[in-house]
Amino acid sequence: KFSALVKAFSLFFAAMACLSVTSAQANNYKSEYKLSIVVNATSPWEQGAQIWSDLVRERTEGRINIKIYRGASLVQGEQTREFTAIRQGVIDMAVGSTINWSPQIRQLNIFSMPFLLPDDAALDALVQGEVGKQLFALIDKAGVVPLAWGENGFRQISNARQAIQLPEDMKGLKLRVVGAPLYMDILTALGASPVPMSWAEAQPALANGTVEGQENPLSIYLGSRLYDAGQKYLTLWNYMNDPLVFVVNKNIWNSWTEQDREIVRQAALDAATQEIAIARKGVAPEDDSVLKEIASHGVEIIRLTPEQHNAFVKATRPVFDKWKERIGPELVEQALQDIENR
Ligand code: X2X
Repeated sequence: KFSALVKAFSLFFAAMACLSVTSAQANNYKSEYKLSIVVNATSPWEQGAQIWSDLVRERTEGRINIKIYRGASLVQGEQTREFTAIRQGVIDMAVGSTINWSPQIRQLNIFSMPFLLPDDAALDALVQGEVGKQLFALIDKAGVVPLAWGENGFRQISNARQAIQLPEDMKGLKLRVVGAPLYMDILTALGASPVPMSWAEAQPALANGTVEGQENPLSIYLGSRLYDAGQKYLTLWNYMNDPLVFVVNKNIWNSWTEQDREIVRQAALDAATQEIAIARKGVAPEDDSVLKEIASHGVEIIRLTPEQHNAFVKATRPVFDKWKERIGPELVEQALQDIENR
């Protein structure tokens, strides 16, 4: 009898201890977690963030409640400061592009190496392989917890002046780019006049003609109705593809229970898988519905011959070589090998 009593007591105390841990942790939870995205229109990017937050809310039964902030509004639109803000805790979570975080982590420039990625399988080989692992380790070391790779998409170039088929056609073209140095180098090498600005500033600048062109995935071109901003010439040159990364600030991550962390991680992986499928829809020869929709707005869609493609590759080769040194020759060699073996 006595031992039964002891057992009952110890069970009771164990239960109390559990309860107090749970409530202490629950008390550390915020009522809302701020998730940043850069785009401000419907896009696969935003859909991915929405799927992630819905899955997390459902699976944690409302313990973790995520609110999406569009247009990099938590950093007043300054998208190249987003990573620093996540690190500092101004932003709790994000689905962010490697381009915008490349000023802080230079190795993330690898995806923007001109004409490095020939197709979707090449990007998959990088993010799912050794390169992806090393980049996640760098993000983690910087104080941000990376959970899953998503995708913005192959970036295509549009402008209001003329059809671009060769580097010569870009001469002096005022082209908006993200404020990341590699982009300045590439577009300058092609003869254009790149103007760095945020995406928030880019849209009015395109509409009023301050800049004549831009480069972005087709989903963003369409979602932001760039055909209405005079962007009537669209060249499919596939010069790079920026992956998205689903991340959480490290202190926030550590404030969650083991169980909730696992839920958030799995939800990120599930959401990212769906997001990549959405991002790739409608832009392939098998299903070109996005391209058809763009064309239906009177946009001229230009495809390059192999010779024209090679002219762009050749003109950007010095930039490739310069940035191979900056990013780290070993990482770039690893990437080339993984692409070869894909
Ligand atoms: O600013 C852009 O071009 C965008 C939306 O694609 C990124 O955030 C990288």
